[in-house]
Amino acid sequence: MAAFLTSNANISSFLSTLNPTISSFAAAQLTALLPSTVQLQDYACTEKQRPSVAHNYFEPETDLPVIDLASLRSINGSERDKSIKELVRAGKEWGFFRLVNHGLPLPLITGLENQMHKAFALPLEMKERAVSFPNAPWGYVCTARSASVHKPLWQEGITLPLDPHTRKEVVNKLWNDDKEQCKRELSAYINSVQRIARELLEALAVGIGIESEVLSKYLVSGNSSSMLRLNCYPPCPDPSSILGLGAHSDPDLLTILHQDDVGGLQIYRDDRWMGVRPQVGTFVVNIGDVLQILSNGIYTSCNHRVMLNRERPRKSIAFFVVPQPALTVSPLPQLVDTDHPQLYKTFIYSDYVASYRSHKLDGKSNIEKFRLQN
Ligand SMILES: O=C(O)CCC(=O)C(=O)O
Repeated sequence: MAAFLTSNANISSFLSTLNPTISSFAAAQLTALLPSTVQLQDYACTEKQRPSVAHNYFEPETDLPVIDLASLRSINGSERDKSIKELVRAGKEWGFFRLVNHGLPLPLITGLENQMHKAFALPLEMKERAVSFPNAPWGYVCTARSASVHKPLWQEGITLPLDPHTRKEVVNKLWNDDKEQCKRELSAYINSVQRIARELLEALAVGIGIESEVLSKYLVSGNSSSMLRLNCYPPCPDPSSILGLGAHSDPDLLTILHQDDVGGLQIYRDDRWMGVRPQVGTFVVNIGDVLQILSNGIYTSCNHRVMLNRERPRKSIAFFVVPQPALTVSPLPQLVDTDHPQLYKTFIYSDYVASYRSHKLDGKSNIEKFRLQN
């Protein structure tokens, strides 16, 4: 995930190299953000990664498993138990599912999408104002120019922390007239999605027989570096050889994503790439590497990527449940015994992220580095 690959240190120096005549019409087209030294072919992915399934192709017969949050919240014990079983199955067999009836009102989602539209449409000089958060991922990033990925990504993003104080600083730098409304909308969205994440993590814990707060504690201040990421993938002149986001699994516990109606998210399953049909108002949720490790391999993270198109920018909003960098991560001892030997090493989370960065969006290769050779 791009939010983990970039730190703003690189970006400021890149932005200062931009050709000023190009950047003056930089509204939504990423091509307009590129320095004159960068060629389109610099973005082309390898033959192996080459997009094979168009952004708007969806298999007619197959869709993600659907989890109904209203059933998971039900006071009817058997309805709740059935729903937990479905959630556990989705987490084990797919690592990805669609979440419906989550209770987050559609106007809250579309309101935030409108705010994103305004922010990404700003001239580059203005977006640059929100690049100045040294050594932290917060603020605007033109990931297209990150030197830390082996191929630049065809994407821009705004990363926001849970801490309201720092979040306000980012908003003050990026939004103009409607700052206060934007802060209110972001807070309401983040509070709702945090609650949903807590409920899912509690159910995922209970469903495999562990205490309900063992996973949701990674949302609690002091344990958490969770974040919201606003993604924009501008139209691309060559979507047949350039990816918006290369194949990767997320180095977190859980990601809750809303995608607009454009299409482009694909998951790798049964030896093929499968498009995730956009359904505005529903979330797609995926299990991250850290949950695969904590659960000692019971849950599985899922390899996914983003395809581009020539015509329309695509937007997505991702909430990542992320451990605090200094925390020790290890398979939970309650899930390890002689029949279930420990599958992964014990490590400090910041080491996992450092290794993830060095792997540069290469499917699930990072988690394999942390596997114990039993
Ligand atoms: O934009 C999307 O649909 C997916 C984003 C994603 O995979 C990520 O940020 O890790």
